[in-house]
Amino acid sequence: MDKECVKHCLTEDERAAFERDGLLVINDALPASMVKDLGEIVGRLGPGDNIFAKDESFLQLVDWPRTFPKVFGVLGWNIHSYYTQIVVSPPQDGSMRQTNCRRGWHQDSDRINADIEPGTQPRLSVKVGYFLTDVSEGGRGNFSVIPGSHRKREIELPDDGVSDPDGAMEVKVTPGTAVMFDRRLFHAPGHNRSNITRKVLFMGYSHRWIHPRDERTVSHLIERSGPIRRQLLGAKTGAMGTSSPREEDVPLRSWMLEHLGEEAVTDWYARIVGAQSVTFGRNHSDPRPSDS
Ligand SMILES: O=C(O)CCC(=O)C(=O)O
Repeated sequence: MDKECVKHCLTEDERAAFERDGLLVINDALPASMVKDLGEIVGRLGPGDNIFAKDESFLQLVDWPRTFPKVFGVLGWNIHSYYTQIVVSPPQDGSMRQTNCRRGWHQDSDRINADIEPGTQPRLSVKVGYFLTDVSEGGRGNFSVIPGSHRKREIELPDDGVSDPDGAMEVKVTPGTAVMFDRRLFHAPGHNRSNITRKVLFMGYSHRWIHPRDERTVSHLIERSGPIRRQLLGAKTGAMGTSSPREEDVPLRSWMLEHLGEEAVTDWYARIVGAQSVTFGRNHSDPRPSDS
């Protein structure tokens, strides 16, 4: 993985902002040349998911130095890429432009929200949106959010059926900006009343014990990738390797340990029960064949 990552780790201010708002804007995440190239590919492919298999240029985003350190700063090292998506929002046509229908406010992951018992939801995943068109003005299909709503189980929608809930805002950013958001954040695609076709790439990351949400066809890419990309693309030693990972399941952890130090890999649970026992599942008998 690119050593540049070390320079873009989540700062304490960024962590506090992300915890408070449920999103973090990362300016200048992509250089202009990359925005142009990816924009052309997105224009050719159109909307859809499982995007690594559609064009290998997208693969560089999975561990992109300006954004990926923010992701592992929030979720830790036992993570993988669990969803990838191209969203293309063309200008709404004449009749739709006039229609003031309510936007589709939601939290991510559908049944996860319903299946988990009432009370505070766990984070579980984040997405990074890469904005490839200029959405620095509103009304361009802007990604819209209710900052702080990741702490809520529901939001109140006004009775008129069209107005936005309290606190809703459009995220207005220039091309090449990335926005990382918590899956629990209530968000929605905006209305596109402009003449611009909005293009966004979304990269979802979750803990490795959550199943990918797109039909992954990446085994050919796993074979050709370095260790951390292999982890992110879903390589594992076995079913147990997702929640009781061995060292070879999580090379991201070794990388963080080497480049960022012990503190970076020691989460709250490790502080209680001891880093080694939680890291490689040694609390339980491990039925997987051992190399040692
Ligand atoms: O297209 C957008 O701005 C929002 C996308 C969205 O709703 C999602 O990623 O779940």
